[in-house]
Order: sequence, then C-alpha cells, then structure tokens
Amino acid sequence: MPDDFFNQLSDPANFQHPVNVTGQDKNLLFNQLESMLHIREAESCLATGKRDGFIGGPVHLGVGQEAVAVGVAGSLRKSDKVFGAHRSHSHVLAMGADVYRLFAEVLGKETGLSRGMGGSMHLWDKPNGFYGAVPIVSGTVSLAVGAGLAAKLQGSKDIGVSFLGDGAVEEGVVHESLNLARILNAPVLFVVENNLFASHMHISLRQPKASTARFAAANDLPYEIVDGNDAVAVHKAAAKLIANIREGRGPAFIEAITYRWYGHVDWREDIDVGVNRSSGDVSAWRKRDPIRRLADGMIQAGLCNDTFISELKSRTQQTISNAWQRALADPYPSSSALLTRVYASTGENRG
Ligand SMILES: Cc1ncc(C[n+]2csc(CCOP(=O)(O)OP(=O)(O)O)c2C)c(N)n1
Ligand SMILES: [Mg+2]
Repeated sequence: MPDDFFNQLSDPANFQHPVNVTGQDKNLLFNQLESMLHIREAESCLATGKRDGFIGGPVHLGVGQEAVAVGVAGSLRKSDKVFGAHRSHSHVLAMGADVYRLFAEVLGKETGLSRGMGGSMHLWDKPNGFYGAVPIVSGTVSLAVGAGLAAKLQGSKDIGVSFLGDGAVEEGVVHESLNLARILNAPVLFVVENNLFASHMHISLRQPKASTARFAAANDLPYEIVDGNDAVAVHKAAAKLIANIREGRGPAFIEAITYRWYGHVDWREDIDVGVNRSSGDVSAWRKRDPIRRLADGMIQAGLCNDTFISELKSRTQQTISNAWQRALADPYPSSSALLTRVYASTGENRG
C-alpha cells in the first residue's frame, strides 16, 4: 500500500539502517558516496559563509537531501535537460558543475555559473545538462516538459527532468504539466523531494494526505515512492523509470521522502519558526544521514573501511576550501555587465 510505505518513510525513527548495497556496481557506489560528500561539504561551506557574512543573498541549503540528486543523476546524460528550483545546489553539483563556479555565483562574482547575476537561486550550467534553477516555486516544471518534448521532436533519446518540492506540487502548473506530459507522452521525469515542509509549514497542515504520488496516479503516470535518504534505492527507481522514458513510454514520477537539516533558508535550524518542526525530529532525521548510511553499507559489504571514509572526507574538505578561497578572490562583474545579455537577439554574449 503506497500510503503505508509513505507513513513508514516519513517517521524518522525508521530507516536509519545501513544501505543495502548487494548487487550494486562498485564504481557507482563509490561515485555516489563521493558525490554526496562533495555536495555536503560544499553546502556546509556555504552555511558557514552565510553565517559569517560573506554571502549577500539568501541561501537555501539541502543538507540531508543529497541522496535524491545523486541517485537520479547516476542515470542521466549531459545532453538531458535538468531543471531545479530555489534549493538546487545538489542538483547542479550532482550533474557535474564545478563547485568553484557555484561558489562564485553565490558570492555574486563574474566567474559564477550565471556570471554573478543570479546568486544561489539562479543556477545554470548547460554544458552539464543543467538548464536552470529559479526562485519561483514550480516555475521550471512546465519548462522541463517543454524541453522533454523538444528532445522527442528532435528524435533524440534525451529527457527533461524536473526536481520540485512538496510545496511546489501545490501550484496549479504542476498538475497541468503532469497532464500535458502524459497526454503528449513527453519524455520527462518528475522528481518530488518531499521533505515534509514548504517554508516553515509541515505538510499535514497543508494537505489531506502527505504523499504527493497520488497526483501521478491521478494523471496516469507510473511512479515510485522511495526512501530519499538511500542513494541506492533512489538510483534503482530512477534507473528503471528513466530507461522506460528513453524507450518512449512517456513520463514518470518519483516521490523521494527526505528532510532538510537546516531551516528553510540559511544556516539556522528554524525550530522556533517551524510549524511542527521540533529539535527531536531534526536529530532523528540526522540519524537517517544518507552519507553515513551508504558508508556503513559499503563498510559492511567489505568495500571500504572507516579510514578510507575519513581520508575521503579530508580530501573533499580540501577541495571545497580551495574552491571557496579562489571564488572569494574573484572580481565582481563591472557595472557595464548590467546591460549585456539582457536581449538575446544577436547571439553575441550567449553561453
Ligand atoms: C510562486 C511562489 N510562491 C511562493 C514562494 C515563496 N516560497 C519560497 S520557497 C517556498 C516553499 C517551497 O517548498 P517546497 O516546494 O516543498 O521546497 P523546499 O523549500 O521544501 O525545498 C515558498 C512558499 C515563491 N518563491 N514562489
Ligand atoms: Mg518541501
């Protein structure tokens, strides 16, 4: 029963066990572990950078949710068209973006992914298949349908991917997008990161039922509900659905149940402003850490040991620290840059 499984997954006392890695490709597991650590350390660096006053704009951190982006990205190509939203550092990094350019963007530097014009919520990295994150909740969902449809009309096997939140699903355009994708058989994967909150409000105060997969069923899309803190579970669901989409069988939907460790925006936990967010829940969810769980699963399977994990962590921290220092030293865009790339008519300055 989907609702029963959802209810088990949304209780943080469950699913704290090591990830089952039996039968999984070894290289894929190491890649997943490295990628999640990379994202975790990058976002931890941004949390500190924001707290210490280096970052001007808001920063929406997805610490705790890394397995969703990494689990899906393992089955994507750079020619696919991936869209995110306001909490998309994990999505762009999982697709292979240079963390230095992400940092430069968040700092408003001219070397940033969007040339310093957008900040944390306007990320763009076309060479790695990331077609955009925007702060307008649900604003990119229909674009992913259009991009998937364009790929289909061009005869490629590429797909559109929409990462969206449980709050975004409350916008009408999501339901129109699901319907249109299905009726046109557009190659699109919808990935709902259901972290149980939209801003500060728990889903039980917003929806009669907490699982968003019922909207996939209502629009006749195949769907999977997965443990969003288990990279292998996300990978298995994504690999299966993406293979079907590439075969021309139309759109599909994943609902990944997860939780963000920080509050809605910036580095605080937001216990006091969260409606139904308690410190007990946050600490229970921290025990369902997707990185620790994959590491434990790999150690249990004899693939690595604790020394390997701590060395990998130190190496990753060094990479992140170097990228941050380099981005900090970069210049801001000049004032004349405000007028370039406003119109796209000439083809000049694109890219
Ligand atoms: C159209 C629109 N409405 C409201 C907001 C304000 N807002 C920003 S994030 C957010 C909550 C989004 O929740 P969800 O989609 O679950 O994503 P999460 O923050 O949990 O990752 C809201 C309401 C917005 N940016 N855009
Ligand atoms: Mg949410």
